[in-house]
Amino acid sequence: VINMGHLNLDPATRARVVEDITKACRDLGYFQIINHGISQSVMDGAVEAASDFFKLPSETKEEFASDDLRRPVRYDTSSKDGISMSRAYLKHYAHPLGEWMQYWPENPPIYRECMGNFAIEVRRVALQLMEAILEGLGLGKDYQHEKFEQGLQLMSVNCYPKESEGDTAIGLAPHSDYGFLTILFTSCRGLEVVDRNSNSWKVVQPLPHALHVHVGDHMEVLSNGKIKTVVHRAVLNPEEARISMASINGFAMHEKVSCARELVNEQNPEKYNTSSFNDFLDYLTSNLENKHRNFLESLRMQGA
Ligand code: AKG
Repeated sequence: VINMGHLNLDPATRARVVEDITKACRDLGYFQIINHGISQSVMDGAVEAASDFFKLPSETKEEFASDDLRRPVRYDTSSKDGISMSRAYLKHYAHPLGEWMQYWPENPPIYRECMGNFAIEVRRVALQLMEAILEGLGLGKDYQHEKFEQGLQLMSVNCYPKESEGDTAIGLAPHSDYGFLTILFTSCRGLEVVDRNSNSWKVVQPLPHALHVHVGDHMEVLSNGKIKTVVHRAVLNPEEARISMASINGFAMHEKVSCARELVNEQNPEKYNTSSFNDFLDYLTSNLENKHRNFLESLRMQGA
């Protein structure tokens, strides 16, 4: 659990927190953040907007339904890879907000404002963490600064039903996230991550007012494998329905991500091919029916 407020204290304290963040990325691939500066009312507003959206009649939500992964907003309830999943979701881009918000639902009326406020705040947190990780990797906090600043933010807003007796469906199949960092809010228990030491599923206990951070595939690429993406899944909660909101942060659509030159040497040769978010969408579109699809594996160089 990282106290983000400590990143803004004196240089020695910042250095310690940077080290803790880098260690968490390296050893686990996930951590929780507290004292991140997003107010309770902004978080509550986004959750209310999300739950009100999912309560709308199906016909209203279906207006956003599409199989086209390149649509600016997409609503869906089904899974395409043969695994029984119980999730409704709305995915939309969020940065730059002025460009994308016009496509977001107008109903419920609070959606654009409340989700927009959350998106701005959560992106600020992602950029702050990114700087700390780049510093921890020895690349310097301003490494490729403009590409991060101009990068994309994709929001995945999820709604899972309460688990009912005899239900065998899970919420969301195991996967790792595209992008560098995902910042995730979850309203209650249901998120599980692969624990690398025991190679088993670990239940993540959400702390009050905390956010979860996942290392994404492109962070593994950029760090040339020094830090690793985390495989996670969602299970249904037997006590209550759940809302989660993931902010996925990457470079702009066509911007390629490569292993940082500074982290490639004779002992640690380059491990991954270069790719962009656009390549990721192409990969997903051409592997829709393949339940073992794994974008990161597809980037791994032979023998790496
Ligand atoms: C995603 O939206 O990609 C997630 O992994 C969501 C995880 C969760 O709902 O806890």
